[in-house]
Amino acid sequence: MNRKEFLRLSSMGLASLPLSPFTNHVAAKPLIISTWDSGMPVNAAGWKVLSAGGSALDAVEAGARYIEDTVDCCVGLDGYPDRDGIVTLDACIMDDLANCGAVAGLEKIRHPISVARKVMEKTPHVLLVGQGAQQFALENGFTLEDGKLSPSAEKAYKQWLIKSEYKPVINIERKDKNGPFAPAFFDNGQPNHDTMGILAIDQYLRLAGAVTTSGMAFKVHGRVGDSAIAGAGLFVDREAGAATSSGVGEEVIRICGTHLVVEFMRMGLSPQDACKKAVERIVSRDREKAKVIQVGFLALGRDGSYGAYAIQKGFVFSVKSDTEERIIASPHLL
Ligand code: SD4
Repeated sequence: MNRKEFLRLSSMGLASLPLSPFTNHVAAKPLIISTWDSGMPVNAAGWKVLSAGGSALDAVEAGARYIEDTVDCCVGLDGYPDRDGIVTLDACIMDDLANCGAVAGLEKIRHPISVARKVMEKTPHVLLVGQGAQQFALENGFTLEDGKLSPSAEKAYKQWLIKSEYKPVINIERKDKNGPFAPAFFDNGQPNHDTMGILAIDQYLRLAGAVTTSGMAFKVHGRVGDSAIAGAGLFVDREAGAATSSGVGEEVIRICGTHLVVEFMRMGLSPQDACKKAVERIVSRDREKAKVIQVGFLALGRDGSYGAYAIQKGFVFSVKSDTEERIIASPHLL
């Protein structure tokens, strides 16, 4: 570590922490965790990076790109559109030195997470939206896709148009799907959650996170959820840990959800207890509303400990390290 770097980190109170390749501290175990059961292949994609000695940042980006590429999935261009029939994407990526980049309302670009990373690395900004985000993507070598809905998204949208009822409900477990990890499903059998949040720690103890989403299905055109907003859908801090969220973004934004989770970890709470406190904050604000919505938080401590908590039953997350690969059901409050 050179003197300038040392002084910069000292001013953040971080110089004594094990740092990246400079100090060559090796964590006991790199680890990657993701929201939902669909996080299993996402973790596998990220694990390829981590197990080859790559960075947490590259791992979470690889995981997000995997799910953005998955056909007929609930994330990315194949996700559900807004109520005008347009798919708009939100994504955010962050490392543990508070470097972050995000895009919101991005149309026709396959990998919003990589555009977000370019925002982080190539601009002095944090968040680009809509047309400007698309223009930036095109200037940086991304290709414009045709914007057609996937067959299942089109079917779901046509079905939604019959009533056009603006009542976005996501992530609540349905009674007719009662497997132990059953998430919520739309009537066409598609899972009705549409966000992938990923957190990782690498062998040098670096933390990073990524979130990518098509947002709440059939939202108002222009609506931005928590996933694009650092401190709401994603927050990473070298000293305290990392957190991500899934569920009704508005409720997460109202309490700066993942920032809150990370600050609770800074105060000494375990990842699961920190997530629980944030869920309690949402529920205590409006208990009646909380009964009909879902929010789940997932957190990773800087020691590799992890945990989750949700408002309702049905939130699950996936874990991958060299010793485990599994789906875990999150505890819930109601
Ligand atoms: C949003 N938080 O746009 C996202 C939606 C989500 O699983 O998480 N769905 O509000």
